[in-house]
Amino acid sequence: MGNLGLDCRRPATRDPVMRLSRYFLPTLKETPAEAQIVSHRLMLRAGMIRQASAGIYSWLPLGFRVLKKIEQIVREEMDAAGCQEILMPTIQPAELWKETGRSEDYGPEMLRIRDRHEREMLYGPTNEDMITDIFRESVRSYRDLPKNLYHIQWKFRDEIRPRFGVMRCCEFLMKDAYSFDMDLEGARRSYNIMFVSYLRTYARMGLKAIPMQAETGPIGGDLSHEFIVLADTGETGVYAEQVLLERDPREEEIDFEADLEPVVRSWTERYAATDEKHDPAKCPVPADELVEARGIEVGQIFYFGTEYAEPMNCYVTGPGGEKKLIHGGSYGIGVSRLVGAIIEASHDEAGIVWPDAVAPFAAGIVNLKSGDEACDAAAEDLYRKLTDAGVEVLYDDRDERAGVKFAEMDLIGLPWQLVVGPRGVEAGHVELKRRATGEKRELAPDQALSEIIDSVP
Ligand code: 5CA
Repeated sequence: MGNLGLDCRRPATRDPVMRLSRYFLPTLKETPAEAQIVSHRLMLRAGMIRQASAGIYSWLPLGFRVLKKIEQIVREEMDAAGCQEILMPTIQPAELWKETGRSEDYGPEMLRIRDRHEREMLYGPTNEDMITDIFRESVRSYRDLPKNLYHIQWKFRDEIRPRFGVMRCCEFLMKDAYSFDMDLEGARRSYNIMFVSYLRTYARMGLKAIPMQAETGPIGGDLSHEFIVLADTGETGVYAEQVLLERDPREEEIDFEADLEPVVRSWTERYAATDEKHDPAKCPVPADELVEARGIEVGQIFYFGTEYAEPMNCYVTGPGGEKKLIHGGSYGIGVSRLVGAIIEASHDEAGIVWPDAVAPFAAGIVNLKSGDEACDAAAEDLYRKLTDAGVEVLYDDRDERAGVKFAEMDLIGLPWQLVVGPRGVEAGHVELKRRATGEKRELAPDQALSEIIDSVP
């Protein structure tokens, strides 16, 4: 083949479609009547999602960008904790669920399907059964353990009352990980790694998630923690010791090779309970050290021992040649729910306030006088320089009133706003606004740019 002069190693254009005049951002002026909580209202108003039917949503460009940011943080932290990513299908054969007896246990929450050959299938609500099947076919020896495999895949649960937008959906994106160990001791190590990794994951997204003792429900087992993010509008009432809220896991050096039991204990020995478990009469914490708040469950981890290995005959050969049932755990994070949880935890009257790490764009440029030669040139220059520096930026180049532009920029909540107007351009400055604090400064364009570039995670 001759050289056509094409470089197909890169995208064909370097000008990303991040001009608002071309971007698909169907914002709403009115507050949708069906949305009961603030994250649902804001996600609809900011054009992030669109309901397909009850509890089932399409993700539009702005919402999808955030979803991918969250997914990527989850992935990086799982990889850092020594887990390996796989991808299992959404549709599963019912046989596996019959082997474990969960086909009946799951009841009407499971979406059951038949294919053209009348084979019973289902849309997976979780994957313990399938991963145990994969494991028993492939792993024979204790030398292959421990392993922790995860995937980030859509799940379906036919919730009786889907509500609150992406918080309680039928179809939702979950990260689910599955650990395999020789014995209880090993499984406990795997559990601790996930426990600590979860704290880091949520903290990276700008969230404070507090681990709390939990019931195991249909997943089974006898050891479980829920990770609860504090938000005034959360579904769950929580009680936690003040010190837990003040801890920042990002400041703690973690060695996943070391024994993490002391780290886990330093969290679990402190009081933290959901309102289901909290008993004021028995609570050992003095009232002035106890925080009463509301929260959202953004993840749950389980140790279930041999609960799946037993019915599915999942054995490995031990060092002495003996057959041993493997010990398992599973670890879920509500990836799509996190989009709503972050908004619940971070918004104001004007709209969303994205933490830097998950913002759909780091900055927005507001051109107050599109069509004016000097304003256009100044805004284009900022747009190009930010893009060249690898910063994701949304440029409002539309011919709209300033008030509309400001309101939409606040609504979609990008961390930085760069405002370019005729007076500033003439004086050689732009206005830099920090969305979270509302602080505005007039700066030389280069200085504004370097502040933004330095802040990008
Ligand atoms: N197999 C286990 C762990 S991998 C499991 O399914 N755990 S779970 O049921 O607790 O789900 C994990 C996380 O998914 C939850 O903590 C929650 O954040 C999210 N989640 C669960 N149900 C829904 C739902 N209906 N809508 C949105 N997110 C959900």
